[in-house]
Amino acid sequence: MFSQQTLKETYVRETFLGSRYSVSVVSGDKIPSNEYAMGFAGLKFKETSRLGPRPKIPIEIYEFEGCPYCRKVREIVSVLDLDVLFYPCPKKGPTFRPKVLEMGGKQQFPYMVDPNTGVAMYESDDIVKYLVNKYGDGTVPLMLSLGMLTILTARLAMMARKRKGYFYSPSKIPPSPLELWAYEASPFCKLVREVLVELELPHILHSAARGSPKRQVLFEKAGHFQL
Ligand SMILES: N[C@@H](CCC(=O)N[C@@H](CS)C(=O)NCC(=O)O)C(=O)O
Repeated sequence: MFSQQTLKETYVRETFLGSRYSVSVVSGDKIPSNEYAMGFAGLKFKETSRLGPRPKIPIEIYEFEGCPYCRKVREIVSVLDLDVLFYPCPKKGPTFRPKVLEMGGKQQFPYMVDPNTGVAMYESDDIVKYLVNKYGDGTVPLMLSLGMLTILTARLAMMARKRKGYFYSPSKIPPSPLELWAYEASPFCKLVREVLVELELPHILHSAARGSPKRQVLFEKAGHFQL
């Protein structure tokens, strides 16, 4: 553990290359009660993230849980703190799979449409590059730039979930998308996403990974913060 003295002033910056996230540790009484900050043993973590330009309208992504290529894209969405309208396309899904075929000419996932620019594309690497160039600082995080090794790690991360969020389950689609505050690395959020995908329920994801300014927004809306 850190000593109290060190914690008061220490500024810890993640050492990963190209990281946009930083955290400083301060004593709990330094953070006003109306300000969100994760706490532990009387200490608070002040987290921030460098963000690029924000899209005016949510980007649209057609994908499904259980697809490692889709996971790469979901990870960069969290890293860039983007809000995205997800159209789930589980295997045998009758609604959005045919739409992707109609729009892009084939059923391959992920498929991204950016209504802000009119750009639409397949291929996870191309989507990741497009998003970091348009809404980030142009840097693809190391773990997303390792080709087959990236796919392998994405597959490993999903293996224990045994095809959850993979196959369609009959459902009634609501007239407007649901809204979900979440981020890719959270195991709790993952369980909810799996069900949304199986039921083909379109949802706007409000990304709120560690360091996201949207954590404060949710804290104010809900009176406490939990994803
Ligand atoms: N090179 C592509 C590969 C994408 C891919 O193979 N996606 C699979 C799902 S993991 C797919 O679309 N399969 C056809 C299907 O699900 O019908 C990428 O990186 O995006």
